[in-house]
Amino acid sequence: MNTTIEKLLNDQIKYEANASMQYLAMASWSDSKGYNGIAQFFYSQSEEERVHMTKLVKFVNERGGVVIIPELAKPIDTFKSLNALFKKFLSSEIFVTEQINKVIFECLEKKDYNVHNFMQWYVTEQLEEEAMARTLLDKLNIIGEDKSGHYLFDRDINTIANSSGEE
Ligand code: OFO
Repeated sequence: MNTTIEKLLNDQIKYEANASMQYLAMASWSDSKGYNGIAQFFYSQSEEERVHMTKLVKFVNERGGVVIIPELAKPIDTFKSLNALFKKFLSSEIFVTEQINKVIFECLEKKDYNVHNFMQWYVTEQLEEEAMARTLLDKLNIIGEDKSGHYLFDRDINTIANSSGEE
């Protein structure tokens, strides 16, 4: 495996792991505030990011590359509001998309079509997750400071999230 691509894939392992821990911290914060629906949503996002990380670990090993299990950043664990929580969700997804684009760019530069093909799954995944984060943030912006709106958002978060691909 090309060493630049191997390095980028290892970086991506770290970003997915960081996202997993960030969403775990967000789930825990939501849980502590009584937002049980939002907590479940982020617990499951955290699990998903862990799966994304593991998929990369296995792929690099299959391709004969060297995996470096990374040290992780301390996640942000306090939020001023639900709006701040979901802004963090969106910015984290945008960051991951940008990093995946870097991997794709390098794959094309180095003509590694095998890794390029493997990364297409991540491209699709990011598209969906970014759209979902935007939809949730849009709804929160509509709700504003309304407490009963927050109650309904917490209750209906999965329905709102799943509606993001329908527009
Ligand atoms: Fe790993 O899917 Fe988003 O970040």
